[in-house]
Amino acid sequence: MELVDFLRLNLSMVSDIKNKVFTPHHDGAGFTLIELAIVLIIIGILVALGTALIGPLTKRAKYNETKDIADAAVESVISYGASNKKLPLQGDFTPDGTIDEFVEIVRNPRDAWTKTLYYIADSDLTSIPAGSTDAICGRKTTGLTICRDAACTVTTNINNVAFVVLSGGGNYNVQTGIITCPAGTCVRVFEVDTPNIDDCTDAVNCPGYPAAEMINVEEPYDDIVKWVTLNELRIKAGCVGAQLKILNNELPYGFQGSSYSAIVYADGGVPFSSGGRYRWCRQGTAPAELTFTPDTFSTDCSGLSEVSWGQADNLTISGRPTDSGTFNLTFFVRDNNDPVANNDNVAQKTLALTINPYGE
Ligand SMILES: [Ca+2]
Ligand SMILES: [Ca+2]
Ligand SMILES: [Ca+2]
Ligand SMILES: [Ca+2]
Repeated sequence: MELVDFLRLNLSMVSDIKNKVFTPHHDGAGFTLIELAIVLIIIGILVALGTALIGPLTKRAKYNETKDIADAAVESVISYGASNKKLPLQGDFTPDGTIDEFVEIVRNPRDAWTKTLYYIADSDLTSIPAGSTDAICGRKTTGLTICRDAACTVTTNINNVAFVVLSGGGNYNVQTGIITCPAGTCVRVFEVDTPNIDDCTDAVNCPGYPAAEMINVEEPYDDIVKWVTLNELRIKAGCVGAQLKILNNELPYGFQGSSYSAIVYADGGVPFSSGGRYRWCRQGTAPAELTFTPDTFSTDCSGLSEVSWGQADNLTISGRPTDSGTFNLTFFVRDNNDPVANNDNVAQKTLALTINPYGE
């Protein structure tokens, strides 16, 4: 029942009772003193009930309003990402002349209790890498995870999260923060009413959140948390065809003993900013006397350590093949999605290289 309806009902009951009290009975005697006392007690109970209900109803209204504010903020971040090809910064939560921070791009950065929303973004998505034009579409992974357990190892964790927007909820206390985990940045989200929680207490577990608004109390969890995965963001940002791929669909044929040259091209992903845009590896036996640059051959490119892959913009093939026949070569290309480890994008394509015999 809406609060307004409830109060209106109470008022009409009170006015009924008032009519009874002040309208003489058919016998002209009105209410007895006991009847009057009962009526007053009933009115008292109704008023107490109404007062008791105002609290929870207001709380629920603020909770719903905050969910709407958080949803609107999520949409603003996605729109910013789609038009700027990167996510806004978390920054210092203080607006300045550069419109690139969460607090600057959302219409309302405060929840229904006027507390600042907390925003956590994957750091790779907030800056466009050198040599690229897009921090979002080229990526297939992020380092941000929503955790369901203290070690962040259960299968219900959500990997490859792009960003998180959250409110501290009705207790004004942001209880969601960054926890220690095996890799990347982990944010633990609890069930509502989980007792004794406060993961956001300082600049280490809650970087950027205004210190003046930080409340350090372990209490039942009531934060309102929204997150968007990289896949959702990619779809909503309209990413198409920008993932790493090898562009060639075939290789030109050659002649035994004659000069041959071809170039294998790749595009998309997160290119290296220097030393060649990608790393390359080749599987499959090639005709003798052909040179591949970079010349990394393996029977298992996927298992080959990434530093062993040769780096270059493209892979070139040249030389005078002395063998004839059709050679199936599988080219692997990997990017720099993960500069410090091996969580890079990898694409592969098998192309047939045909060398015609002498005299044909
Ligand atoms: Ca700014
Ligand atoms: Ca809270
Ligand atoms: Ca806190
Ligand atoms: Ca890497």
